[in-house]
Amino acid sequence: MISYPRWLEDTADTPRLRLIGIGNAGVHIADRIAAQASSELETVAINSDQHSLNTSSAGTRVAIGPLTTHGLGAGGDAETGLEAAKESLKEILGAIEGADILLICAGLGGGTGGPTAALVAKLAKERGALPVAVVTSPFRFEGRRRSAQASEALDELKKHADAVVHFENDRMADFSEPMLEAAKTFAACDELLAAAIITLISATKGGGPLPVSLPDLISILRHSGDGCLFGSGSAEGGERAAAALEEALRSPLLDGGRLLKEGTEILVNIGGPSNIAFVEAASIMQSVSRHVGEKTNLHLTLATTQDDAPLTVALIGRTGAGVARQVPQSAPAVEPLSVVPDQPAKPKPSTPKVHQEDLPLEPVSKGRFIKSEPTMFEGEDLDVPTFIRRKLLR
Ligand SMILES: Nc1nc2c(ncn2[C@@H]2O[C@H](COP(=O)(O)OP(=O)(O)OP(=O)(O)O)[C@@H](O)[C@H]2O)c(=O)[nH]1
Ligand SMILES: [Mg+2]
Repeated sequence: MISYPRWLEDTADTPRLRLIGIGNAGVHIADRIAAQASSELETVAINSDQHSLNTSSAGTRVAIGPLTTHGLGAGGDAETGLEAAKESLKEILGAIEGADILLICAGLGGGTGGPTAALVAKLAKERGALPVAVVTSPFRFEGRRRSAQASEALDELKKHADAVVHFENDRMADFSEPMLEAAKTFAACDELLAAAIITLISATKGGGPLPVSLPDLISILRHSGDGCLFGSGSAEGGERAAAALEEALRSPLLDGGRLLKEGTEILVNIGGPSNIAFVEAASIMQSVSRHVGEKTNLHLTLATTQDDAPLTVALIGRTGAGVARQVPQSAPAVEPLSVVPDQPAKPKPSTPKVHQEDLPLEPVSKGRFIKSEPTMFEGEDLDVPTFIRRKLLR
């Protein structure tokens, strides 16, 4: 049985939503979402890395653990990150105060994001708010230590957050071009995450003729820590409904539409111009229902905005335990998706299969991060907080 905060049942007021980015990846993702969202969002950046905070555009920036990390980040050590968060408990409480829904973003595996996200979720829950975590697990090449820290943080988050939307970086990148630059692979993951979160935000804000209630949204996402489905697409013109859905189904997190069969709960969020026709919405739902399994519960929300916006279709939901953990062995086959019967689907170019080996990582001395095992690759320390931003993301 799921229990909801009283304000969800008692008031018709729009709940106060706050987006919280934690750790370098979380702050980066939250900034991207805030920049892309159609309406202004309350944003908070929390980090033990002062440089990352300085570059954030969040409305509120909270530096945690100045005595523990001296503003240099937790160096990939979860214990140090948790210590930093506990040192700044008062500041964290101040940052979550007054929010009804907290969308908590973090990249799991590092020192700060995972442990602090779990702590924020716990504190928020204790204060009657509704924490929803949107997290990624590390790439295989980042090594076992990060992977172990990520799964520990994920378990902890599942204990406290009302819903955990979990994406695997490996899976998101699986369908990108094998020789895509690392920076672009990160950017592709971030794009997907941002689109997923914007979908959630627009669904929670409602406003359209077919809103989904918050309790429904939470129960759709509640156990998506086991496996999350997401895809979004947009299109204009005569065949916009079919084209937008086709693009959505090509998402790596839908495995060319195939994972829909495994979906237990799927929300279809249709957005765009106020002239979306009933027949367009109905045709999208019919098409989706042809791809889902017998036991899948489908939910529809319709959120209309400016007249000149393209029609967008976003599918978000959860699978049964473990399904999204299966890394596909080959490029997905795209089934015919058009809402026009018998129209052939566009063939998807096949992607050569690539085998990703663990990188040979070389241990070195780590100075003040003596407790943490550095992750060296080609002479670069992957735990240096600004590494990913400076070298990969620009
Ligand atoms: N999608 C995405 N993932 C990222 C990005 N940067 C880092 N990550 C992932 O997030 C994990 C955590 O990295 P960070 O966010 O840098 O770590 P942190 O939480 O700041 O922790 P410390 O640096 O140890 O203080 C990494 O292991 C990567 O898997 C990014 O820009 N995009
Ligand atoms: Mg960091």
